Amino acid sequence: MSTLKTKLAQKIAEHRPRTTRLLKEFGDVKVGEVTIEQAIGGVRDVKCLVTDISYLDPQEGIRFRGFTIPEVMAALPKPDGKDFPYVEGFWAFLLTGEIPTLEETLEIVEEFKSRSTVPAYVYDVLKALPKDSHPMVMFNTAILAMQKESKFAKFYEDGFNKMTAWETMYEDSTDMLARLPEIAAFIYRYKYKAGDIIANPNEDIGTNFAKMMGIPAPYDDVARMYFILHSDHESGNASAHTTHLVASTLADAYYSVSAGMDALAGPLHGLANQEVLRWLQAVMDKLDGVEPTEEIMKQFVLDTLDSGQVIPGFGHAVLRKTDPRYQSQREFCEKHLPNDKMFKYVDMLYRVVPDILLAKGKAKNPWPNVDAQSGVIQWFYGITEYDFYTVMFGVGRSIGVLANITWDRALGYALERPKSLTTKMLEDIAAKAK
Ligand code: HAX
Repeated sequence: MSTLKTKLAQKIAEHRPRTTRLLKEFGDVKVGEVTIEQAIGGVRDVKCLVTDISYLDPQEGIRFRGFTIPEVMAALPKPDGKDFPYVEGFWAFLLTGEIPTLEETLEIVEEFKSRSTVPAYVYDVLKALPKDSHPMVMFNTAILAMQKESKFAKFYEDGFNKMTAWETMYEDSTDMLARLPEIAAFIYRYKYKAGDIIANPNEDIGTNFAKMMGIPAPYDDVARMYFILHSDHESGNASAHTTHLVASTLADAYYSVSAGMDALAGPLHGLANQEVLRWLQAVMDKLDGVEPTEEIMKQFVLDTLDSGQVIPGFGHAVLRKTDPRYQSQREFCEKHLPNDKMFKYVDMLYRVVPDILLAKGKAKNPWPNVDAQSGVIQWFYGITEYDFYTVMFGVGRSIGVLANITWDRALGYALERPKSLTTKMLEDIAAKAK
């Protein structure tokens, strides 16, 4: 057994009694109540999911295993001369809650290399799709096509055992993660670069992805930063929740993650990062090279709102301040692309949009989220095909959801099955409350 799997087995054994005790001794203790607004309005803030991988505080933003983003970036081992940590070490951290040593991280890098071969049929399937399919369709199809590789599905067929079920989930998760960067880069080169595919150099995930995309350093560091920042945002967001829901049926990691990626492809969720760039492009086209003043930018924002659309990259279902994932990327932009025109536009949006949203009085959070800034960085490094951005988000998000469903299996989380009511029932409840 690898060092990581051994450590994870130990963590799981230590954790299980906590879940068992909560269920057995405190199962009927209430953690909250549900209002009619919450039942109709997207289950906002209903506390009914459990994860230890990350926690999203509305004011502070995300913490991974108790660490803020700057703390994670500082603590994890990095490749020589690089600013951002190995994605492989971050995977171990999310799984175990412990910062791996450099030696342990390099062992995982080797393990990923040994698992990274993408089955040839995946590429046949992708080539059979219409080339103008959305890259998220390609990405999800590739993940689903690999389901036949599932070790968990085989384990289930051979006789399921709740205590050891996490092991094959972990195996599937590691296999999938090791392959997704190559699949994503293939989709990019196949769709946008006339099929000029670059072979996997078999180094660490960040380096591999940059080289297979055909983009020189420091793009390897951009990839590390991007995948880590987009990995996890606790369990209630649509992609994480969908993955968890599907996994709760004892579906394997391939079915579960493919479903989660479908949720990510919605414009109110992951697709927002492509929408930000689409929106900005439209603004730039209209300005025809003229640098906008704040007044001009405000007018574009107001026109968008008046036409009934949302301002992509602003607002959040949980956060009530500027997203620290936005801040991290902003700091990156200040260091690496301070004079970039698009960065300046995004920065101007930061100055004008919150006040406008506040004045309109509808959005509960007027501040920018992760998607407002991430596309600008990708554009700067040459990825101008913005409908590809959600695929990269998907590679990152897979790290979080795979760590989560491995733990779901370890703790024997049940089939998810909330209860629905009819409108008449809600009306009756409302009448009684009056
Ligand atoms: N622009 C205009 N209006 C906005 C808005 C924005 N950026 N954000 C919220 N609102 C509006 C909502 O549309 C809603 O209007 P209605 O009552 O007319 O339906 C009202 O303000 C209240 O919404 P809310 O409670 O503040 O926000 P929700 O929890 O309903 O939705 C969203 C959260 C992120 C979906 C929302 O803020 C939004 O549409 N933002 C733009 C799209 C976006 O950036 N999505 C990415 C979010 C981060 C993420 O998941 N990344 O993957």
